[in-house]
Amino acid sequence: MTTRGALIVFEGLDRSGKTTQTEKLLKYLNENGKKAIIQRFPDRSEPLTGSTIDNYLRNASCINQTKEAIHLLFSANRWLLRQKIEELLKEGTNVIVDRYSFSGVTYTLSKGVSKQFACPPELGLIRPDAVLYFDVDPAVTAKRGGFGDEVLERTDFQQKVRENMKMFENQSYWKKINANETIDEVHKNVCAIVNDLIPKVATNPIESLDEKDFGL
Ligand code: DGP
Repeated sequence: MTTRGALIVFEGLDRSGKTTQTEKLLKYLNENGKKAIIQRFPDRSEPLTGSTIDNYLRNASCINQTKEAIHLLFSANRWLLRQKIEELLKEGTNVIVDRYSFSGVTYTLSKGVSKQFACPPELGLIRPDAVLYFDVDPAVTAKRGGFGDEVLERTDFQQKVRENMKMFENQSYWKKINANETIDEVHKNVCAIVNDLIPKVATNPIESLDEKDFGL
């Protein structure tokens, strides 16, 4: 029987260490004979939406500018890759995702948009098997290299995102990772979760996000 891959999402504030850890996990899985790829969101190379999102993140003068339209663009960016992700999972590839619907919803809520507007576009995207949430105090990330380069990297805004992320704490797939630990410690914790996860979900059906995921 063909077994499917796991959908492993990394979430967290800007500069919480997600990207470094996705790369370390990819290397670890490949070295252990497991098929895996990384999919980053927003995917700035996606032909329809990528360059518009990139332009917004680098140049927007105000984070409240066009917030609803930007929200839908980020969501469309994920929808445009849904089928590819599903095909990879079905052929047995583990898909490591750097940001997903949980950033989508919490970043937009933090701009003051309602939950009723923010959540529905995510309904129907593939439900992750695990979300590794990199929890870190924004006062710590603000001191990390590169912080402040893009429009949403402001400590007060990041604090709001951290508060809003708490809405997912009770989901069974939500795994909080202490992102204040060293890179090697965090990697060890990530590998332990993923090693346990992959065989557990291998014969599970692929499911979609629904109202329960967002408390609607
Ligand atoms: P990154 O490439 O991971 O550094 O993300 C770029 C920025 O965009 C970061 O500040 C988080 C934000 N972001 C990522 N995904 C979404 C989304 O779906 N919606 C909104 N509003 N912001 C997002």
